[in-house]
Order: sequence, then C-alpha cells, then structure tokens
Amino acid sequence: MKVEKHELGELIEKIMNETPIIDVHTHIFDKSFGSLLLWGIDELLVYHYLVAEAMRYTDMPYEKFWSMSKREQADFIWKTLFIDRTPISEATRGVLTVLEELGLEVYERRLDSYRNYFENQDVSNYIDTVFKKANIKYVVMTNDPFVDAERKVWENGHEKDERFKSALRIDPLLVKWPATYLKLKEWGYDVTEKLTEKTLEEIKRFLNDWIDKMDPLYMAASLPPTLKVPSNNETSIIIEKAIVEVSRERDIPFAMMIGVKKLTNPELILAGDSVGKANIESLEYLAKTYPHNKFIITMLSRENQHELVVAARKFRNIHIFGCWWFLNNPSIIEELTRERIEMLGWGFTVQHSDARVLDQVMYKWKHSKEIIKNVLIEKYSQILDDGWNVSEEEMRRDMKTLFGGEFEEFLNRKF
Ligand code: RAT
Ligand code: ZN
Repeated sequence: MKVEKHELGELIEKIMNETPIIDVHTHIFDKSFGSLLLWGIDELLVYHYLVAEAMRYTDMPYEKFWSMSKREQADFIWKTLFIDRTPISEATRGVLTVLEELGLEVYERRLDSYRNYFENQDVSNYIDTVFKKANIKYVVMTNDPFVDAERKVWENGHEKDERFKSALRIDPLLVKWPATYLKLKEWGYDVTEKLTEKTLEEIKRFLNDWIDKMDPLYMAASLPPTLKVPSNNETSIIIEKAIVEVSRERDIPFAMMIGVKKLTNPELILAGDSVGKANIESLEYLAKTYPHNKFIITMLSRENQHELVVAARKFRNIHIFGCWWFLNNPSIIEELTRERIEMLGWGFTVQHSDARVLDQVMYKWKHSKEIIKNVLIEKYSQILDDGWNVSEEEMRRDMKTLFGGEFEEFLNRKF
C-alpha cells in the first residue's frame, strides 16, 4: 500500500521502533563475564565521556580523582555535572534518558534512590529489560585476549548468550608490538621482535587460535591517525602479512577504527584519548590490493567522513559503520547519516552504540533514532515528491538494512 507524505513521521517512528537492532560495536559483555559487565548508576556516572567533562570544572589533581572509590567518583560527577550545572551535554543527557526509560523519577534528582533501584535488580532480568527496551536483537562485544580477566573467561569456557556475539580485538598486536611479542612468547608462540617469516606465521597461528575460541564476527583494532599502509613499520607489516591473510582465509572481516590519538592527556587515562585526521589512502590501498578481503570501517575525525564515503563508493569491500565516539552527537549523526544516504543509499550501518555500560544502549539508540528518523522523513519525502511510491513493507526492509541487515549481508552471516 502506498504511503502518503503526511504519514511518514509516524510510520517511520513505528517501523524503526519495531525493527530489532544489531549493535555492531559495544564494550558490554554477557553475564558469564562477571565483573567485566558494567551496569547501574555509578558505572553510568563514571563513564569516561563524563569524567572528561567533569574534570574541566575542578582544580582537583587528577591522581586524587583516580584514588577515590567508584562511588566517590560518581558522587563527584553527579554534583559537578548534574547539580551544580544543568546536564545538557550529550553524555549527561544520556544518563537522564536511561533513568527516564527505567521509569525513575528524573526530576527528583535523588542519587540515593537511583542507587537503591539498581541495588535491587537481578542482573539476568536487568539484561532482559534493557534489551527489550532498546529492542536489540544482539550486540557485538569487544573481546580482547590481551586483557587478563577476559582471557581467563575464554580459556576456562563459559556459557554463551546468543544476544552477545564476539569480535576479536587485537590493538596490542598492531600498536605495541615490541611489548606484545613477549606476551605471545609467554603463551607459547615462537616469535621474535623482528618480524621474520616464522614470527608472522606464529602471529597467524595466534589469530587462528583465537578465532577458533571466540568465533568472532570480525577482527578489530583501533588505529592512530598516522596509520600508513603500505610502509615498513610493524603495524603495516602485521596488517598485510598476517591479519589480511587470516582475514581472507577465514572469511572474517578486519574492522579498522581509525583516528585515535591515544593519551593526548595521559592524566585522564581512558578519558584522555583524542582525535586526528587520518590519510584515506591507506584504506584505499588495502581495499584495492586485497579485493577479496573485507574491511569494516569507522573513522573518528569529522574531516575524514566525506572521503570515507567516497572510498566506500569505489570499493565494495568497504563497509562503513556508525558515528564513533566524538561523532556520536546529534548534530554530527545528522550530518553523517545524510551524507552517507546521499552517496551510498542503504549500503552502510547507520549506527552502533559503543556502550561501555549495559544501560547506555537505551539512551544511545533512542537519541540516534530521533535524528535518523528526521533524515529519513526528508529523504522519503523527496522521492514521494518526485512521484515515486513506497510501501510500508519496503520501508521495513529499508530500516532492517540500516540497523544491521547490511552488516550481516557484508559478513555473509545471518543470525
Ligand atoms: O568510545 C569509547 O568508549 C572509546 O573509549 C573507545 O572504546 C573506542 O570506542 C574503541 O573501541 O576503541
Ligand atoms: Zn569502542
């Protein structure tokens, strides 16, 4: 049935809310990972996006903040960003949205009663509640074998929850090889700091072993704006001579998250990373040189976004996903979504949550959907004005594509 222009807003909202989401990049875990799964009000408040904001309003030495307990840090952030000031930034507004979604009394501003609510939740039920409220089909975790606590879970075996798929995260292999090779050695891989044939074979064996253990949807790394491939540095050699090969042999895409300047302010620790513009040519080189490899890409700098879309038009082995980190703000989500639809149609994944705290998926998706809805109203209206018609079923198909369908097509895996 033909959709009329005046129906668009309501219909898009309805279809969007009924479309189960595939959240292609998060930092949350299923219950079997124990304390690695973060949830609740204190975790929400000490989110590093908020730490960065709060520390701007104080003279407190950074070490003092880090030496406080989590609860004290949360108290400090609550007072600084929510009581002494109006919580208007995207990350502060996110906390309000979470409380509102849970039916708590946001206007009361009672941290003690919010704490009380979370203390009375059972984690399994709470995961169900959050997934239901955000209408998430599954999330992709960030699974890092270089994190001791996480490696143990994989090595000891754990009960799988199908709503949590894995992604093999390998940053240390690419950005800290002189320290990482020692770890690999300790774990029984016959590697040397020099990237000999043998060492590259052993890196591949390491990747294959972890692929067998995790069954990841993709391998991933966060990479600096200085990334240069090809070149004779370790990062480039390991990408071309190990990762690209394993990625192709196992048909597991390589996700590159490019543009992070690590520890620009080291005192802020996790909150201290910044952004830099990268050179798109490394990606173009990889996509062109390895046409049978798949690359899943997000870039951090706003200045890289237009050329990234152009690169994806040129190479069908590039899949763009989400508005990452400093781009995950309404004004930029709007701009990027419009730009991507205008040049790629439906051929990308519109957003990911990057949630570090389970509860955050509720706000990240709610806020993004508000923006995406408006962009879609505009875009569908334009083709209706041209005389095209579109049915509700077609709109459902389109929405599914944007919220994870195209990602599964690209992976060639359906869940
Ligand atoms: O957005 C974030 O929380 C960052 O700290 C990073 O985790 C980034 O998303 C990443 O995956 O490296
Ligand atoms: Zn992330």
